[in-house]
Amino acid sequence: MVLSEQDKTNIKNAWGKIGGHGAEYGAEALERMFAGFPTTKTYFPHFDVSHGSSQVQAHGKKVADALTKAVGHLDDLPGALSDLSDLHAHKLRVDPVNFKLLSHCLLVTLANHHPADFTPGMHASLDKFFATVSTVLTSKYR
Ligand code: HNI
Repeated sequence: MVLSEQDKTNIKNAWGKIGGHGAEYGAEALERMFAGFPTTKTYFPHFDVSHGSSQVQAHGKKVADALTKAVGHLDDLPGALSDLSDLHAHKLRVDPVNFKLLSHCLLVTLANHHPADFTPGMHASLDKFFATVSTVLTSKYR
């Protein structure tokens, strides 16, 4: 998957709108994932996944920060996410199907908070971004 210049512009614009809400949106996306796709909870047996959990909030911030880093390195996502790729492939061993589920929940969260900005074009660019990040994070499984 190749991000076009228009995709990159859209992604950076979207992140500009998110501003200081990254951690909050990250946690909301995780809560949506756990609620909508309960099998994803099996990767977090050590977490309190109830609404308002401080562990989910802290993890939401980590995911959001990683995505912010990715937005800053759209031309070198494999390099920017290399350590995270090692972690998910070799240590966490998250089945790649789960990345589609989290990506979906990230999209829903962004659409929910920024409905006017969430045009079909923006939707498509963000979908490509999350798919590309997911591909990088699942690239070292074999
Ligand atoms: Ni993921 C840890 C980012 C998808 C399960 N994950 C992290 C960390 C970051 C991160 C950052 C913290 C790393 C550290 O502590 O050094 N994860 C991301 C991103 C995506 C993603 C950017 C995709 C967009 N992770 C997923 C998916 C699952 C997942 C789809 C499973 C459903 N991740 C985990 C688990 C941990 C984790 C489990 C360890 C959590 C902990 O703290 O014990």
